[in-house]
Amino acid sequence: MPKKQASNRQGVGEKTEGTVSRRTVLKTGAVAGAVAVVAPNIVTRTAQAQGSVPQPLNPCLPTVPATPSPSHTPFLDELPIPMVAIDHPLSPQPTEQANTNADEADRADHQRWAQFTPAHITSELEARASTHRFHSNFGETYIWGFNGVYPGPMILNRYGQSTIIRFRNSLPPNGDNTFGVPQITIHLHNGHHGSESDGFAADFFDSGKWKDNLYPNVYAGIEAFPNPNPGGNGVGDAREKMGTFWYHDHRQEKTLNSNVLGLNGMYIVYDRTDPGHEHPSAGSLQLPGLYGVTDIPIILTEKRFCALDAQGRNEMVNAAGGDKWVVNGKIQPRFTVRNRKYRFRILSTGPTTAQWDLNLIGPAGLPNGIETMTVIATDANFLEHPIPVDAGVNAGNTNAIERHPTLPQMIIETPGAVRVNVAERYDVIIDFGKYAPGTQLFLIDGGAGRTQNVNPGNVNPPGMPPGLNIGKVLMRFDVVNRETWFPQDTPPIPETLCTYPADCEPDVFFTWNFTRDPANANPRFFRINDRVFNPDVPQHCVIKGTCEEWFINNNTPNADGPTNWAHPVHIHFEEFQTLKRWALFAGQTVQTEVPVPALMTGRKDVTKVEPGEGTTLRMQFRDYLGDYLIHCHNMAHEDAFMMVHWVIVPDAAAKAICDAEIAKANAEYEAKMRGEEVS
Ligand SMILES: [Cu+2]
Repeated sequence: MPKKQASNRQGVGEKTEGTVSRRTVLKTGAVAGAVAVVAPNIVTRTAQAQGSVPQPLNPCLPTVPATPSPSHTPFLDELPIPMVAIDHPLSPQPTEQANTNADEADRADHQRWAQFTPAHITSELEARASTHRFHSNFGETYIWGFNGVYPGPMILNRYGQSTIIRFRNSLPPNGDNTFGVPQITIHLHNGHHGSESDGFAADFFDSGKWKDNLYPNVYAGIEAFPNPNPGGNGVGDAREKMGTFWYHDHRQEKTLNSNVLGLNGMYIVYDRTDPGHEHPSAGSLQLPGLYGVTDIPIILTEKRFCALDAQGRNEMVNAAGGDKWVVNGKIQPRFTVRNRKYRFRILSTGPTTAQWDLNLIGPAGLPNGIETMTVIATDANFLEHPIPVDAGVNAGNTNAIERHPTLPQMIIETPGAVRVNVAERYDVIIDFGKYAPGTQLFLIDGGAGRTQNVNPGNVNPPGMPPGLNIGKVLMRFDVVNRETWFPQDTPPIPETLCTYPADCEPDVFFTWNFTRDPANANPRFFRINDRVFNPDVPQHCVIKGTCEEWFINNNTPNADGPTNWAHPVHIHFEEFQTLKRWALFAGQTVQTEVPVPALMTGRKDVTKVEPGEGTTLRMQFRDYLGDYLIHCHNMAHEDAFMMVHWVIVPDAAAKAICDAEIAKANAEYEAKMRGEEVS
């Protein structure tokens, strides 16, 4: 068995399934009480003394019906490019064991410490209160950001060069007059590293503490591929390469709050095929690759804002939904592009049901002006072959599809769209060389339903292409001539970007059922395999080095009715390829195989299971031991405990012990459900 971490966890040691521990309740109550009884000016002084910023004057609470955010002028602000985190020595130096004497949060020892330290890059990201201006028409907004900025600093890394990020919690200890809880645990989605660095949801730590996460930046398969890859790219199976990662707070029950407040950012790892430059070096695919110049993050979220307050602020509403679409921290920005190819690393940070059906719209507008975006990577993994998406010859490549109500075929919902669910990443290349300087293109959500509030009536600004509604636009691209000093275009996108590793032969078949059970919402609404998250008892034990086939089943009867809800399911630690998708049609008792859309055939770590659907996938569990998670990435769902943990153990003997632990917990749970006393 790996070293147990339960004793290290704060506020959860007394937690048992189906209850919130008294200690947790007390801690939460103490935070809420402080806000309630302390006069705002006193708290403000305290916050300033802590080096923080004046807290919001009043809680900005949702109303029903929701009040629209204030109006804004579209395309007023340039798209921000997150600044790069600075590599600097850490003091005190990182250690294998938690340095609790110097206020590091307790944790299990770093695995593979001798192999991957000293780290090539060390940096510190401090979670703290700050303000951010989401639009030039707005005042500042109170946020929580890493190093006080939103999005957090960009972390640029290279395979074969390990990184330690010291996450320091300097959030206001009383939470300020806002909706966050000042405890954090940071997950790097979807890194291949030790459980102790994985931001396990229950391993959160308080303000005043810090924690080092060791990211080896290696390809999965360290033990099977122990020899360094060519080009100084480290050990592991280079076919497991991933590029675009996302770091964010993962505190159980409060992930939504922390992420809405701003605790997230991007993390990129380069290797010789994707080296972070555009020169014709050995092995390089020569994709657009200059960070911030031709390789641009597109971090999407939606927010709702209150009217300007007495403090000159437009505070965020504490609500999951939003009516302003935010790209890299700005509402409806513009981005000047030269007439050449660019790479965009698109990430949806949700937070909940937001589902972007991204269309690129040219001067012909809608429906005829849907332009091509070429997808090169899904959830950080290169596709074997790039997939162009548009409404013409490539219309069938969209993943914005719906199942036919009775037949195992797909219906295109949004032609030419790349659908991005919460936590999904799609790297796309747009060739602006096709357009004359002066051309404007628009990135829109082409899906039905959602519209943002730009101004009353959503009146289009002058010059919009026909058929476009300004309420559907995320950002605008302004094409200009490439100046002589600007890097010249890269070669055509290679027809082959990588080779997928072969699917493993499963040793174990396992099913995860996603359901809800409001009648027994004690403490939470959702279930996976009939359980809510219990940090102390896993739901499944995996032997290191084995292969498993998992069925993600969203077709299980619910306690409150037969209709399933959609869930973007995320599995930590390992990537998968979708083998098959299944659907249960009306009147059927056996699920029917339905096609896997082209954009879901690559390697991924998030799989959206639509109502009444299931997904079959295979994974190997390699190199590390310990606790990892599977959960819905709709943050409202994961906070309502649509999350369980599974554990990697070293051998069959450890698995037998682990399985016995699960059986005991299950027996106790069932007894409790029958109303029996459990000692
Ligand atoms: Cu969900």
